[in-house]
Amino acid sequence: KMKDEDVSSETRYEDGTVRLKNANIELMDQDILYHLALGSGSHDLVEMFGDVKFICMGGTPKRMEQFAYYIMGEIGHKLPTGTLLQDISQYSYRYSMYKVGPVLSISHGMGIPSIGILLHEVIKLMYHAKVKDPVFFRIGTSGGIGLEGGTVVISEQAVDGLLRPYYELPVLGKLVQRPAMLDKRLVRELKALHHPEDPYDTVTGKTLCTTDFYEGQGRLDGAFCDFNENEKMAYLEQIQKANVVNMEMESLAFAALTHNAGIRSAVICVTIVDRLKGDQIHAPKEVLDEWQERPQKLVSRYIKKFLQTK
Ligand code: R2B
Ligand code: URA
Repeated sequence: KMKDEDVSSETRYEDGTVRLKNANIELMDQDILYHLALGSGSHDLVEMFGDVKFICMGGTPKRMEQFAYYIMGEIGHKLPTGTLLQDISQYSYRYSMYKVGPVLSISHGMGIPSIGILLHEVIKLMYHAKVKDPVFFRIGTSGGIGLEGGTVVISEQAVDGLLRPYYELPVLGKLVQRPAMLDKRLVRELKALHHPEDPYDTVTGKTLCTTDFYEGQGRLDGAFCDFNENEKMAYLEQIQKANVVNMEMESLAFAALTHNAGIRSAVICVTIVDRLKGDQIHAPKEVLDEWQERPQKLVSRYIKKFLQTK
């Protein structure tokens, strides 16, 4: 049926379930997913999560709760009367997780360490729950490079602040590098779901992922700044020449860890500022709220299409 272009089949079982590249896990009598407040010994993860197909991640708990209710309406999922969605990970006091039928909506916090920890545990959750061919989405915000605020960007690939296309992590005193690859077919499929009547553009390109919002993204308005406007603009123009269209803070680990796990994934971020024009986020709250719904809409169209053609 579906053929994967970027995901190696070695990383998944024949039936599509997630294969862990860590032999230690099956040898443990239980696996505690500490930051999710779940465990393979304490919870029936197959019963709770076996029907999951789409994992949607975004920065804040509130937005991911809103996304859960939004997708619930879109796919026509019904809760038992008088009940509300429960935050499955509420007692972790770290991340929030909502389940709406085949969709998980999870907050990932800010930055690579936060989303990295979450991805280890969610990938293991997919394994324990025997989920088949899950698709992961990050829906977020970003700074655009030469794009009008409110533009939707689907990342073709993630690069670090030195424009290197991999996620580098010190492990046992040595640097380990993992390619930050995203699924090309998913990019095309998502792009095709932009409607001509959408009052904004949907573009694809490289996403530069930093470990800081201020100095790390060349902002002049942090608590410190040891460079001038000209140096900032020279850097932004350099990355623009390298086909970078936006900057954010999680795509590198998201792309690298999902790719390493053999999981298809996409990063869809709205731009909330044009960094060629300024650093501060000036848009009023109502405007920002509407902009942040745009990546959610695109992912919702994808999920609905999948569920209809299943
Ligand atoms: C986008 O927005 C956040 C910073 O404001 C960060 O999590 C990101 O990637
Ligand atoms: N998120 C970022 O990381 N940078 C921006 O400029 C806006 C949102």
